[in-house]
Amino acid sequence: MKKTVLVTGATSGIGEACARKFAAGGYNVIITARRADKLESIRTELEAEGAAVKTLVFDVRDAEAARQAVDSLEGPWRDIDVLVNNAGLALGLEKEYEGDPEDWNTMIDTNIKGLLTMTRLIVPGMIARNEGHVINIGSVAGDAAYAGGNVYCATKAAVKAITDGLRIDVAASALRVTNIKPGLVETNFSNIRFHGDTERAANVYKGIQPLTGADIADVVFFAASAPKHVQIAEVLVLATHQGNGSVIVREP
Ligand code: NDP
Ligand code: 8X3
Repeated sequence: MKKTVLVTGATSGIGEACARKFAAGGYNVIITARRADKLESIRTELEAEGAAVKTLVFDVRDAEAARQAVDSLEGPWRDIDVLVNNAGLALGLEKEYEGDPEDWNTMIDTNIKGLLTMTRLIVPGMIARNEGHVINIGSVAGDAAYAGGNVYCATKAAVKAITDGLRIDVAASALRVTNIKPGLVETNFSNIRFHGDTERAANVYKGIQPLTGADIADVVFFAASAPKHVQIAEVLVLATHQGNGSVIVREP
């Protein structure tokens, strides 16, 4: 029987690449995000390639909308085998004492509370079936703060703690829990972080070959494909010329 994956934040970057990877790998795919038109065009494309795809349009910050979306799934679509908690963002790179509290709230509500909402909605079904895998997209930013990263780094440190906590809580079951921690991945991430300043965003990836969403999707899929007795707990994936969240060696 085909397995089912649900990917949050599947309209762009790492999430979109995960949707493509799992569809190509024979999964039924539930793609979720806020942008309905983008989800539809990805669905059309993946279906043309032979995949079965469902779209769910909601904001992970809206717990009631998330609940209604998950509740709307019918039949075998309800039995989610893999949850990829990917939806997330950074906003700003200001010093902590100069940051915008609205940006902080958005990051906390999306990266922490949104991830918890999805976990709370989907893991009980996995527990009932004694089968499932939660893959959270953390970050190298969660390992140590970098200049201006403050609140974003804190949200990804929270993702680490939440992932580790869940892994403990489900250890008596057959569920597996994974934290994938990417470094520098060229997606829409920096455009969002710098509120649409595309030049500033492009500079983030200047002089270094960054990772791609597909590179991260390969690692996510590898974790999901490991034998059932193998739980890939955590993976840090950096660009080759990146030492950690702060050290990036660029060509002049
Ligand atoms: P993108 O901006 O390319 O994609 C972000 C995705 O998240 C989009 O599909 C967006 O969809 C969705 N999203 C954002 N906010 C919400 C929301 N409130 N509700 C539902 N969906 C939402 O960025 P990335 O692919 O780079 O980021 C994906 C994840 O990877 C994030 O958690 C990020 O923190 C993490 N990460 C990224 C790294 C990088 O260097 N790029 C490195 C390490 C981790 P829509 O706008 O349609 O809702
Ligand atoms: C995204 C990677 O280093 O820009 O989590 O914070 S970084």
